[in-house]
Formats: sequence, C-alpha cells, structure tokens
Amino acid sequence: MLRHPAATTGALCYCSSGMSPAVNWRLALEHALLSRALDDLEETVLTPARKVLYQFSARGHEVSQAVLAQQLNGQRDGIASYYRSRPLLLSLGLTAEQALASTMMRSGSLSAGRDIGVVFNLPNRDGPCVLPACGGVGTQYTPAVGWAQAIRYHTQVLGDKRYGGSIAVAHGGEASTAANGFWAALNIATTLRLPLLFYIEDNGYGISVPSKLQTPGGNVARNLGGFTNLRLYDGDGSDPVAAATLIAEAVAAARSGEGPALLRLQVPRLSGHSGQDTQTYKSAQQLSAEVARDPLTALRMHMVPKLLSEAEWSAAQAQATTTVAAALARIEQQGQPDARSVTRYAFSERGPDGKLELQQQGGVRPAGFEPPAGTGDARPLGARINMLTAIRRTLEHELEINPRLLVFGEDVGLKGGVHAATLGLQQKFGEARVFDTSLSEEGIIGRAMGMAAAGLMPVPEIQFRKYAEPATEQLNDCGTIRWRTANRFAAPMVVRMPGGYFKCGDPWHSQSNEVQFTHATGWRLAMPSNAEDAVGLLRSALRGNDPTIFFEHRAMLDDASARRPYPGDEFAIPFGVARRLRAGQELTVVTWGAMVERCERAAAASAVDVELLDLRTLVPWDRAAVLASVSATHRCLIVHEDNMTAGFGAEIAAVLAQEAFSELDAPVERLAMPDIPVPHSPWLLDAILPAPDDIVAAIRRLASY
Ligand SMILES: Cc1ncc(C[n+]2csc(CCOP(=O)(O)OP(=O)(O)O)c2C)c(N)n1
Repeated sequence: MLRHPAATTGALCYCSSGMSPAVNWRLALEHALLSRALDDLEETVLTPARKVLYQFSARGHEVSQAVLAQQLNGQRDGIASYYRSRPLLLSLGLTAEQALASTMMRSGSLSAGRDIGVVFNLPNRDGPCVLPACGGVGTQYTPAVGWAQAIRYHTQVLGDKRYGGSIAVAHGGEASTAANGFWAALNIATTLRLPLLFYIEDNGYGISVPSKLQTPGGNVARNLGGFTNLRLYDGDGSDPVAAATLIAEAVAAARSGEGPALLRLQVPRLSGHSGQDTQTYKSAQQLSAEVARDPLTALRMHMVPKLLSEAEWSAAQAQATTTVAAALARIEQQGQPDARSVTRYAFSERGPDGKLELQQQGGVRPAGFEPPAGTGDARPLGARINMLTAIRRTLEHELEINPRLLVFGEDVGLKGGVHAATLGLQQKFGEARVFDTSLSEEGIIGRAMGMAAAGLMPVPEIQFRKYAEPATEQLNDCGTIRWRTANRFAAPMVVRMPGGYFKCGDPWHSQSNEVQFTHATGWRLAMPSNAEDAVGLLRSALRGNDPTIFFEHRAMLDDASARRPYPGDEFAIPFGVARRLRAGQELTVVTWGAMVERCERAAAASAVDVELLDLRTLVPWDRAAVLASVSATHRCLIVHEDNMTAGFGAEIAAVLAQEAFSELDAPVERLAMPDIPVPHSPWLLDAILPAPDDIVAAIRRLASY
C-alpha cells in the first residue's frame, strides 16, 4: 500500500495510517452482490438474447465502489462517473429496475432509451449527485473540476452552508488518465487546490491495451509523485479492508480543504471490456490470476464467519439474484421508449401551458433563481457605443442582478480580456466571480459544464474562435446533455467567442466557421452585427435556459457601423427573429455578422430593390422570415464569411430549394469565402472576402436572371 500525504514534495511514503474506517460491510456486500447479479443476468441471459445490446460488466470493480459510496456523505458531493461506475451508482440509489430499464432500453430508462444503459446520471439537489456520464473516455474530469469550484463558490460567495465540506469525485479507469481531460483537470484542481478526488480504478487494461502503454511503468500514481498540491494514495483494490482504509484517507484528504487527492486502486477486470470483447489478448494464466484476485472472494474471507455466517452469505447472494429477477420481471412488462418523443429535449421546451418544462438539475432555475424576463422595447440611452462596450455593459448588469453568474477565461481578469470585453469587471465583482483561467479550453468548457450542473450560470470566454478546438468534445457533450438525459439535466451557459477577420486575417485568429456550432446538437448560436443586437441577444442568452455560443465578430467590435445607443438594462431579443434592414421587392439578401454592413452598402449601391435580412441568430434561424421574403421577391442571395462548402448558406439554400422551389425565378446564389484558411496579408484577405462590389455584381446578376 502506498500513500503520499505530503502536499508539495515528490517523496513517496510506503505506509498507511492503519486507521480503520467505519464501513458498513453488510451494505457494501449487498450493493456489490446486486451489481454482480445484474452482470450475471446481462452476460448470460440478456446479451445472448439481444435484449441488452451493449453490455459493460463491472465484475471485479464492485466492492471498492460500494465502499467509496459510503464515504460520499457530503450534502453536495458531486460525482463524475463513467461506464464502469454502475456499482457506485447502485450504492448511491440507482435501483435494479432503473439499471435494467436502461440497459434494456425500455421506458423508465434514465435516458429514455437514448444512451447506452450504463451511461448514467442521478440528479440530486439534496445529496450526492451524479453528473451525466459520457461515452468519451476522459471527459468526466473537467466537469468534476467545475463542480469542485462551484462547491467553493457556493460556500464562500453565496454562503450556502450545504456545500460546506462537500467534494467532487471523478471516477475513471487507468487508461483515462492518458486522456487530455485528465491532465486538464489535474492541472486546474491542483493549481486552485480544489476539493476533488481523482478515483482511478486500474484494471490493467484499456480494452486490450495494458497500463504500461498508458503511463511509463504502468502506475500513474507513482508518476505523479512530484505534483504540487496533490495527495496520492495507491493500493490493492482487491483487498477490501486495505482499499477501505485508502478510500477513507483519500476522501478525507479531498475534504480537508487543502486541495485534491488521487487514489489509484488496482482491481481485476473479470470480464471482457464489453460484451463483445473475448479477451483473446490475455493468457489463460492471466485470466485465472485475475479470478484469484476477485475482491468478492476477499470480502467473503473478511466477513465470513467474523461478521456473517455461511448461511447469511448465501442468503445475501440469493437475495441479490431474487431482487434482480423481480426487477427483470417488471421491466419485461415495460414498453419501448416513446419513439414519437425522441426528437424532444434537444433544447429547453415549453409545455402546452407555456411554462418551461424545467430540467431537474443544471442551470440557475432549478436552483431557485428566476432571471427577469426582459423586454423587447429598446430604450436607447445616451450616445452611440461600440459593440465591445455594449457587451461589457451587458455583462456588468447581469453580474449585478444574478449572483450565480461567473465570467472567466484566459486573460479576462485583471487585464480585462485580450479584446477588453471584461475590462474592469474583476475589479468591480472580485476574483471569485470574474477570473483568469489556465490555458486549457477543455478545462474552461468542461469546468463550465460542472458549474452549470451545480446551479451556476457560467460565462466562459474562448479567446479566439479557433481556440475552441481543444474544447470540441466538451462543447459537443455539453450541448447534448439535455437530450441524452431526457431533460433530467441541462447545462445552460454562454460561451463568448470572438472570431472572424479584423484589419488583417490569419489562419488562427480570424476563423469564423460558425457552421460547426449549428451542427452541434443543443447549442444556440448568436452572431450579432451591431451593438444593440449584441446587448439584446447576449441578455437573452444570459437569462436563457440553454447553452449558447455568442459569437463576437472582431471586425465589428469597434466598427463605426456597428455602434448604437445602449438599449437599456432590460432589453432582450428573442432568438430566431431576423431583422429586416431594408424592405424590397426584387431580391432577398440573407446575411449575418460582419457581412451585414457590407450587404447594406451593396444593396444601397446596386440600384436593385433589395430586401435585406440580418439573421442575427443561426440556431434557431428565422426560416419563416426568409421563406416569406423569398416568396415575395422570388430571388435570393446568401452572403457569409464562412467557407463556401457546407457553410450555413448551404442549409438555407437547401431549405429554399425544398420549400420555395415553385416561388423561385432564379437559382439561389451564395457568396462566401473560398475553401481555404483565412490569409494574413490584407491584400490577400481583401481578395477573398465577399466585398461590396462582389455583392453588387451578384445582386445585379440575380436580379436580371
Ligand atoms: C475519447 C475516447 N477514445 C476511445 C474510446 C473507446 N474506448 C472506450 S473504453 C476504452 C478504454 C478505457 O479504459 P480505462 O479508462 O482503463 O477504463 P476501463 O474500461 O478499463 O474501466 C476505449 C479506448 C472512447 N470511448 N473515448
């Protein structure tokens, strides 16, 4: 057994305090046996019968997880689990029926049949809460960081005593410690000394790849010996008593307020990685050595006869089998999940009464904060301000009225952001609410997800649009949370993201590529073209109930054409409503973002009676306005900055082809960037950006078609 209690040195201590934690072994046994009985049934009956299509056995992992669950008694403990966490979930309240409904994809499944049956979630606003798990290995870590940081925020800023002494737990296998998310989380948790336990079960294999190919020497705990602010614990998970001691020590270390702890427990994986895996990569000797290390056998030796008679042990086993059989009988009666509702809950929805069908957990509303509705009436105040000031002022007001709102990202603190959108906000609201992060976009978005789950409204900044790429997995998984959990969880947040060309371009800072977000389920997307719209859309997003990308076009932040008077602290614009900038009868131009101003100039110079629509939001986009306009003008030009191929213009053109075909007097035309990265030289940039002259030419060409 290896324990490393020193926080700041690399010295490893091969000793244990020997402290015997209070474990309810009978309860641990009950949970472990329940898990084993479920695996037995699924492996021998339900998978061969194709009633379970994707089986993940936790055989070998049960006992340590059942013991860990007993330590998770903080009122607001948050657990980021993975597909082999079912014993932990069963010990935290998941019933055998819920488990079987999920793996058998029946109604009553925790994801309504939408997700793999061991990818769980357990909303809980008054006890240990299990965040929605993902299939992606390593994705669980940075959301756990967000939960841990939210614990600190709730305790220290909001004064919510329920969070006092609570911890976040990130549960993963040893191969997941090779993934980016693990390192992002480790770095943040140790830097900020967050109350987080990395609970790693090392079963020796990531599917078929041995531990020694995941980390040098095969022991990540040993390799982390020099990591500042990390307490390390390492031992044998197939010895229940030794494991219980380490678990108790590691949990206590994470609860101590001195920073994170990492516990690595070696356990045998007594089945294939999943139902399909026949383990041909293990020798017969290895397989039997693993069976000899079965923690349930060791638990039996520990309990019988000291704590339990032979007969009681057998009765406990029989009870688990009976419970699972009874659960199966009930689930067999349950129907398939409702196919008519499978498209529901990609986004927040309202019921027939007009009220939000609120998710059980995630975002400020289930936590009890109802943001004011806002108004569509602009009350312009004072002189025109640029878009940058408009954004800053809106953030400032929303920070004032919503104590759960946090603004963070690279350089957003003292510096006020590299674009200056957050200038002065840290000075006004303090470092807990407006703060710099380490350079990890996965960390920024994953953390935001965990914070949202814990009832906060995170407003992360991605410094430049292209640098959202390291966060792609977290962004995609965040967007699908509501759908994956059938509205049990959601993670409303607003990701501010400057992008597009400026005075010059380059392949790194000038990408727009907004179309990528329109394809990511669950994200709303705003691309304002002026200061007033920026205020209204940002406010709607900040008070909204869905994750939103707020794209701040760099060329517009200080452009004279985008300046408007501040429309007031309650001004909010609903998403999906285009602005008609010019009424016209000969041709419709549809555009958004920085192309709006160019199209306005072109329309004025074209001598054609142009109707100009600024979509303002792409998810949702105002199909009705575009269809109505094109039905009246019979011609349509779409102008965007994003690359031509599969840009959002292609979507609009396809909708027009399908729904307005008989109305068209000319082909729908698109003007966009060629399919190359953005060039640096202004000369080259000008050559490829749709310019007013190009737009005029296209308008005239189409008008005379
Ligand atoms: C990002 C990602 N890459 C690859 C996979 C495919 N995959 C699923 S599980 C797995 C191995 C993970 O092993 P480990 O983290 O040790 O957990 P264990 O399955 O052993 O419990 C792999 C490669 C995935 N789900 N996600």
